[in-house]
Amino acid sequence: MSILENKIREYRHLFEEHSSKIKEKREVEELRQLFFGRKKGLLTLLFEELKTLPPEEKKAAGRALNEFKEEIQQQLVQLELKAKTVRPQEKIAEDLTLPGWKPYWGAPHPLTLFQLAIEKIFVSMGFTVEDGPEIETDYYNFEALNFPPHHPARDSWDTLYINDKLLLRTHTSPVQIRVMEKKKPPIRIIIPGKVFRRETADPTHLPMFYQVEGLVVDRGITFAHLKGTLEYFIKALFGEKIKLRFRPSFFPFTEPSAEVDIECIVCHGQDPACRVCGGSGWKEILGAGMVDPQVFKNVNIDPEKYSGWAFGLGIDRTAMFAYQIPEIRYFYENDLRFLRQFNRK
Ligand code: FA5
Repeated sequence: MSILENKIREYRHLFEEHSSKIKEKREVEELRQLFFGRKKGLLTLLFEELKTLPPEEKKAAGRALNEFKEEIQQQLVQLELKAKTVRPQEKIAEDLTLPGWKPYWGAPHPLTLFQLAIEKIFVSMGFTVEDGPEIETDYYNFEALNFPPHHPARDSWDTLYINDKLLLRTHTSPVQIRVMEKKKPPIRIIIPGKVFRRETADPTHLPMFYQVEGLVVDRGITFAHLKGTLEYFIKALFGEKIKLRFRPSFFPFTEPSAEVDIECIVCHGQDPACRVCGGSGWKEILGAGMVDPQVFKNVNIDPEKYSGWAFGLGIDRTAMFAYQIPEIRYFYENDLRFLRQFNRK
């Protein structure tokens, strides 16, 4: 029998001796450390020793060692199940006058709550929720959306490139293409998710933020459907009294295109130096438009038969207004005094 196999026998005894005395979970952990500790664990050292054996002994010894390792791991699981958790107080003496143990409950982040509120409104209108990858190809993020290489419209969507073809997606629009490649109309979806841009953070901009994309494709879809749906959605989110406006805009993948602004909830247009709206009284929350026929051709949908509309809304930006927060960066500072305000029970 090799030296290594002798050691296995010896350690098996040692393990049995220790395990027969165990009562508490803490002791199971100590025994686990004795055998599996990263530097000095008995089994860790045996595996080091295995590497030094001559090749003809290595195979049999390796098998024996692995079997032993599995045996011990299984026994540790059993011991863990049987052992008790002993709290420090129980060890001293029970003092019923001590304050109770207060559990700290986790809670959803305000942006998660807001995203769920958005999803609920669209699901109630018959939309389904889809998602897509955060690392995208140049094709899906740009080319299929009608941004040829070197097109100047790419400048405002600059991002981090992983290599020549892969990048961190700058918007949720690439998922439009992924969905249209797989599903044929009628399509009625929203796509929430994280997006990335080369941006300097300020009160209304972040280099990483969330968007929700919307896409409707069917026969006979018009701009009136886009306008009606977005108005219904924004009023469901902010209340009937919210003021909003559609402005003409440009996106390579929609024609015609528009942007939607809502009134600045921070200054209501009363502060010419407002850091949120710059004094204009309005702040853009989404881009939208009718799907460009070229985009339909890229996914083999016949633009003569089908039409559609799409939008992309900034979740963080819109949440600022919904919660009346003058600074988008608060969402990412993880200050519990800020976060707790959204989860009062
Ligand atoms: C887009 O990203 C287009 N994909 C939107 C679109 C989809 C148009 C479908 C047409 C059809 P834009 O870059 O404007 O567009 O961003 C959309 C929204 O994301 C903005 O209105 C804003 O609410 C939010 N947003 C944009 N940049 C930032 C930023 N740096 N930080 C926080 N929110 C931002």
